[in-house]
Amino acid sequence: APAYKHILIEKKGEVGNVGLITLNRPKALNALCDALMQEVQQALEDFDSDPSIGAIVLTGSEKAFAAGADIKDMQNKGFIDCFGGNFLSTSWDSVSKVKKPTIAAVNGYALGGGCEVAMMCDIILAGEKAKFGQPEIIIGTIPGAGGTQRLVKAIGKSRAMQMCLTGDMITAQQANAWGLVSSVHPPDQLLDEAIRLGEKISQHSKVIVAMCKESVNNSFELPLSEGLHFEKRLFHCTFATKDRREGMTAFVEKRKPNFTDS
Ligand code: CO8
Repeated sequence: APAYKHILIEKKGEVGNVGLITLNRPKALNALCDALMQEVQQALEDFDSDPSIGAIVLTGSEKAFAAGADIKDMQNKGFIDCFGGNFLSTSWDSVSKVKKPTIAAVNGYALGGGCEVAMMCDIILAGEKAKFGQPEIIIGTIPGAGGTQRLVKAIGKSRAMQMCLTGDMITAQQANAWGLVSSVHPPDQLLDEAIRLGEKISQHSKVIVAMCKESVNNSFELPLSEGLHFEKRLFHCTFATKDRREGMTAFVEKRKPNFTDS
């Protein structure tokens, strides 16, 4: 495995089928500098192509999931530096391109780019003390990785507007009530909960899970009639797999399915 400086990589779960990426830049509250995001990209790609892994958990520390893009890196940049170098594009986009399910386990601060990276994941679980926010407005900029887009779809326009325009943080309880996260857990149990969820998903056929994720994600991209058409075609495609036959045969024979990811 590559030697990482800003992240930790482990395989978790009883049979090691959940990939865990821990952001580990404690002195900067896991601020997402370029080097860190490039490591995240590499780790995601490695887990995505590892046949033993069925789901990926992304987490930080109890104090911070991530306090945003690195403000010290951005402080002295000009427009041409950003535009010309396509600042914060490739490695950030990689988080939403993973084929396997991704789960963000958020304790502490998920601010700015930190909130945006969490929203790029398929499922967010929060610790009781988690705080979510898009504080870019306070430092004279706007969200740049989904804060004005994914957040609206997650919690609605009025709430997203208020968060983006004030920069105020919301609590885990608020995030839960608004549907930004799936559930809230005691901070010391959050990671285990996320790994258990990853294990549950990993029991299923990986090829079918990937199709299911792709279809749900397309609901954000396509008008309903196109989305339904795409879903139907992928549903038909599941009948081209051995795992679809195995799943239904196991049900009829009243036994557990033995998926082969084929
Ligand atoms: N960037 C760089 N360093 C940071 C960041 C950050 N985002 N956040 C915290 N740090 C550093 C602090 O500078 C400090 O370092 P030092 O000790 O060397 O001064 C250390 O982490 C600890 O931070 P604090 O002392 O501030 O800790 P507190 O517990 O007092 O406060 C807060 C915690 C409230 C989280 C506070 O640190 C804070 O407000 N941080 C900034 C939050 C923020 O504004 N985030 C948004 C950044 S902008 C952004 O994310 C744009 C995303 C665009 C993405 C585009 C992709 C294409």
